[in-house]
Amino acid sequence: MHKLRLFYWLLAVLLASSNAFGDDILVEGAWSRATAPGQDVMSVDLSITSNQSAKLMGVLSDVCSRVELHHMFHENGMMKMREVESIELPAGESVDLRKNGYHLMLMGLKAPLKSGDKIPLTLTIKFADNRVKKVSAFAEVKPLKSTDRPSQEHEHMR
Ligand SMILES: [Cu+2]
Repeated sequence: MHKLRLFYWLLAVLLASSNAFGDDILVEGAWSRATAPGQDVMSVDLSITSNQSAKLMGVLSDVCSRVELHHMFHENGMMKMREVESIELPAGESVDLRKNGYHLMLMGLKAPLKSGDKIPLTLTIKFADNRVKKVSAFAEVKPLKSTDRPSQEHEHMR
């Protein structure tokens, strides 16, 4: 009995440390959409909860050459977007990037994204005390014609 309990405890610790659920950061609902032929950029939506005041500083992924943090805004009646250096994560608040006008942008995809793929992401989080933590997460790729619309990725087509 004791051994079994210890086993489950160790398993829980391993899962917590190796997955999106770290000790301070929770990444939820990360998803993207399958790419159309010839498309080499795609947006990713997700939510991040930090139990301390922090900032999302950047993201890395093996599937593309780089990941940018984008913010959408209205200017002269037009929807525009720009790359931002970081995204604020207030303590204890679940920050839904999309609802706050943000998204991740996968730039220079090395291969098409297909429905059912899992995109590996490594998020760099900086806490208010300057501690830096790397958090791993996966974004699920949904079908191209998914009715749930992700952030306007067509805005980024070059
Ligand atoms: Cu964008």
